[in-house]
Amino acid sequence: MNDIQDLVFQFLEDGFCVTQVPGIAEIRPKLLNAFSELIRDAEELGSKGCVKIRKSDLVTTSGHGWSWGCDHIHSPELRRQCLLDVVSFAPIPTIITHILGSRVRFCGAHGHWSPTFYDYYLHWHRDTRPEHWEKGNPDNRSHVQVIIALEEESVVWIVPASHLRNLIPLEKKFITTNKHDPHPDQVIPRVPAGYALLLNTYTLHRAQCSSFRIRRALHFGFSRVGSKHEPGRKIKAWAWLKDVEFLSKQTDFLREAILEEICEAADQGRYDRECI
Ligand SMILES: O=C(O)CCC(=O)C(=O)O
Repeated sequence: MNDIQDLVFQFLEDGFCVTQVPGIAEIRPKLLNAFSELIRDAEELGSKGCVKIRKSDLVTTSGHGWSWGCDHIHSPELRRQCLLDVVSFAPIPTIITHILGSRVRFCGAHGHWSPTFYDYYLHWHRDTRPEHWEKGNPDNRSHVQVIIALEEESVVWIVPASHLRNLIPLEKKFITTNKHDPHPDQVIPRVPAGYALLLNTYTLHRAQCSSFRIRRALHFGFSRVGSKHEPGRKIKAWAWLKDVEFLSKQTDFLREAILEEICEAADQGRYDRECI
């Protein structure tokens, strides 16, 4: 495994790094099973409008085979504890705290998979509102997205170091007219099963996955307490997030991060309201 300092350095400079997560290998069959159930439930509940399912802009059909992901896998409807636990496997918490400091705020947990009936295409963007996509964010210790691959994938396209700078005029076409075109400087990291891609989603990035490939990825977001929010991103403040039994089942790392989220929601006076 690479030295933690090297990974942190690469994350800060390039906006991403890939690390092995050794604990995943031995429980991978259990995780894959749980993930299949997650897809089944998310597609069924998503087509009824009960959970937030992700589909291509071009797809109007719902149900089995038509989604590429779902939000909030920690919600009571979708929760499988083993899928939440993996984000606390070494060395993920250590890398995150080296990047963000000891107080980190949980921003969400999602599942992403390969759609069965169409290829997954996601446009170039930064994880902010479209009107901010031209602008970089010089605070390279503000946010980490962890993408844990349960099957090998080469899905996320990244323009290295683009988080630190604004787009140059020649790049504007990628967020306007040529939203899926290859970028001359892009890299597409290979993430073997049992590895994680850590991404600063202020990098210019996009994603693509053929329906002939099997994708099974868990996405978790973390921010540094005190860092500027992603514009347009709301604090998640569901009542169940502070349910004592739910919290008692989480690892220390995840529980602390969720408690930071709850505190921030409370500071904003949004304790009990549902706010997707
Ligand atoms: O599919 C992926 O892993 C990337 C998704 C992404 O960029 C997003 O949800 O903003």
